[in-house]
Amino acid sequence: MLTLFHAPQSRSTRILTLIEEMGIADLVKIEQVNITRADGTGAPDRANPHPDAKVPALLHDGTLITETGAVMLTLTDLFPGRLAPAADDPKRGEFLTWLFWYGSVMEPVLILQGAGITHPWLTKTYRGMPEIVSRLHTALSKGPWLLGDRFTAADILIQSPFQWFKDATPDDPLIRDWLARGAARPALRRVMQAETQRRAA
Ligand SMILES: N[C@@H](CCC(=O)N[C@@H](CS)C(=O)NCC(=O)O)C(=O)O
Repeated sequence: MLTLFHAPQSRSTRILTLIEEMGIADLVKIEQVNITRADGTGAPDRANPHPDAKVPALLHDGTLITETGAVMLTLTDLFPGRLAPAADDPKRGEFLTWLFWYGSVMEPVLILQGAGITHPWLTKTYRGMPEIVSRLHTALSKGPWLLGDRFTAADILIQSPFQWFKDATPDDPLIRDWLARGAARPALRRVMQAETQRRAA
């Protein structure tokens, strides 16, 4: 059994998008929980099993999975052939690279930039926005998606911050076109609409 612990309009929204894109909504129970938001509103929820009271968290037959990349990989492995290359597919390594790169490099860089924090150690460790733009631009020059012809969970994950923080979108035509292609997908539109209603409720 699969249960996703979710808070509307948060980092777990991209898991809803993945579920919708994979057509597995009837196989994953969605448990809505409260979280502490960046603006201080909300609160930790005792119903949320995440050790840091965050989302997303996925409970799979009694095993708890946290971290967006791990949750995505669990779902794409459990329902193969939909939004990820299989383990023996030559594109698998590229796919894994994007999932790990997002959490280990891209998100820290976006957060540090948003907070206006710079330090030589940070630049040495993560590099910065120019390197992120260059990496995306290089992949998308072979597009239309990060892995080429195939739309995958990596596109959902790496597009997600720019759906919420549009001002952070790099001024690069390939990246902007790729984001527009993602925004036009019916699954994302359905999820975003439902999320607005959930948040308002
Ligand atoms: N690296 C984690 C980050 C999870 C995360 O920070 N989630 C936010 C939602 S946007 C949260 O639950 N915050 C609640 C809190 O910090 O207490 C992941 O990608 O899963």
